Amino acid sequence: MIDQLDALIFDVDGTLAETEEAHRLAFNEAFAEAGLDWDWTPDLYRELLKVTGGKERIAWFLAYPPGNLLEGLDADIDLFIRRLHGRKTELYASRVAAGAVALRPGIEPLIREARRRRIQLAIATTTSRPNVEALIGAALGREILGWFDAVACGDMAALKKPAPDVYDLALAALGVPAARAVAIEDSWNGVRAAKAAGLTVIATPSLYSANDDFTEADLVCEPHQIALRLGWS
Ligand code: XBP
Ligand code: MG
Repeated sequence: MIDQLDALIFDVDGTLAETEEAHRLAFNEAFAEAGLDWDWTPDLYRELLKVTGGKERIAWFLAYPPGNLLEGLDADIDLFIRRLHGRKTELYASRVAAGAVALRPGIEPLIREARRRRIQLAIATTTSRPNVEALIGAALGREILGWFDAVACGDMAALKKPAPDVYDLALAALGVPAARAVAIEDSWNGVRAAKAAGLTVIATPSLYSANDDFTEADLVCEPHQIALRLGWS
């Protein structure tokens, strides 16, 4: 699949773990706390996931027909979204820290085997650093965060997926050329981002992305099959 593998770069949401239900519930909890009657159902959320990034998703929903735009908000819309999303991040991170989300089967052994083989590890995600720390801390232990030589998060990049920015950042921090790294992704947006950065991409469809188009991926399989497909028997 690749001549020389120096680094594995993992997406987080949907790839390391099925996090999107916890994100969805945290969004709804933040909306209720703010006195908003918005209810992001699973079906609506599947559509909303086409917009990457929580703040961008809220902004899109505000403009969504028939219009959820709130009166008197025009001048302060960015601040309103930042505060609402900030609270959602707190709610999500505390859910995850409490153990609400487990890693997908095969992810932990894959990370440990890559480490054993001295393959560099990195993260390229749309979500924010506190959420990455909460997930890896709760699922693997905080010390495992130190195994990741690069952690590129959405707010560090000019453009979110499907733009390649977080992958470009991760590769630059690793000092590894794209031709020697493999990205692991779960969504169409993620596969597009990694391919645009020149990477070989393994897609592992998740609950919310099962119907996405994965034709651009180099391989589609379950996380527990990845080690074998990399030739690590
Ligand atoms: C996942 C996302 C994220 C989460 C919410 O994208 O789009 O936005 O749903 O994260 P990917 P924040 O897995 O492709 O990186 O609310 O923290 O932005
Ligand atoms: Mg994802």
